[in-house]
Amino acid sequence: MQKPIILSGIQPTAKLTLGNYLGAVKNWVKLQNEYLCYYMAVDQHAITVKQDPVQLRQNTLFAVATYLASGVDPKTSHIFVQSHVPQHTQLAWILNCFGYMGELNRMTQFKDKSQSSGKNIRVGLFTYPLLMAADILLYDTDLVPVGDDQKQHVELTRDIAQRLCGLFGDDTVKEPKPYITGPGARVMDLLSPDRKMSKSAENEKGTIFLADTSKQVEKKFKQAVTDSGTEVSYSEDKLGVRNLIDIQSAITGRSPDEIVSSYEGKMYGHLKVETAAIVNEELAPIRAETERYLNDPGELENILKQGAEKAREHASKTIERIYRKVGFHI
Ligand code: ATP
Ligand code: LTN
Repeated sequence: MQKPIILSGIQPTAKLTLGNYLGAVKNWVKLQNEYLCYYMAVDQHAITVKQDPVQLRQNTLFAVATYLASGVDPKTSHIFVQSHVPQHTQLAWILNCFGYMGELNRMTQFKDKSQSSGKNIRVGLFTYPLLMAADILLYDTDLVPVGDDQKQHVELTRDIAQRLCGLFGDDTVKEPKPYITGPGARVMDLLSPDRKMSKSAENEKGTIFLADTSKQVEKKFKQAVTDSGTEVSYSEDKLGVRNLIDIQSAITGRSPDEIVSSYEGKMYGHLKVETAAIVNEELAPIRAETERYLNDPGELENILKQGAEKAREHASKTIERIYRKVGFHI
């Protein structure tokens, strides 16, 4: 029996963050035995905003090295770079012809990102959810493990899948489901805990990068914004404290209540120092292993070559099926 299929990806717009790790990669590792997994670095998504070509290439390898260092097993999961598989853009064009302006206009990520794009907003930033839908539909994906911010894009993919099946038959594409769980689903910025932690935040002090040194991690947590008061509690009106508890919970698996009770009689300072220690303990081996992979580009290239071959094998069958359905002559 073939295992159900998972697909996910991260944009190599910068070096990955604790948000990417807890919201996505850590779950990818947990799911890889039960599912057949396709994990990508989505470089074609990255160019929807300005990129330096040299940095983009480096960040792409950094993302892949991080997947491996975090425990994604290239023997069972397919790890690849989106631009190595041309079927993604082939299907994206078709979806551009079946997605609606109104649907894309509702995407909150487009609204947020276009605000910081200045006058010249790239068309790709607007149609990007259709490239993401293509990524997902190409592999007959059952489940898409992502952070909370991507739920809307997966819902759009479901709508488009239903539309295509309605027009061309139920066997056209598979309708995927989002997989969003746990306290790591939305890691917040340490300085502005009402905003999600992001690779491309204006102030890097609010973001923990996986490549940060232990000292940098300690410093950032020390400076994290906590709310007024001193008592550690888990509530909607204490976003900063809640975020630190969620980060601990996502790493240790302890519930927020358990964590709160371990801080009885202690102050915010303790929470910050201990959260930094827990994060460092989790990230130190990943950091070292990422470095090891980056120092062995031959091994990385090999893994990516094999991953892309496997991905193309599946994607080419899907694109052929969809080409037939829409009426292309093949
Ligand atoms: P950018 O700043 O370039 O928009 P990003 O850091 O928001 O990037 P993406 O590449 O858009 O990251 O996201 C990759 C994956 O990481 C997605 O599954 C996304 O949901 C998840 N993710 C990103 N940021 C967080 C966060 N703060 N908390 C939880 N998950 C996150
Ligand atoms: N849009 C996603 C990254 C992404 C993705 C995907 C995630 C691109 N294609 C397919 C899951 C499945 C983001 O995090 N910005």
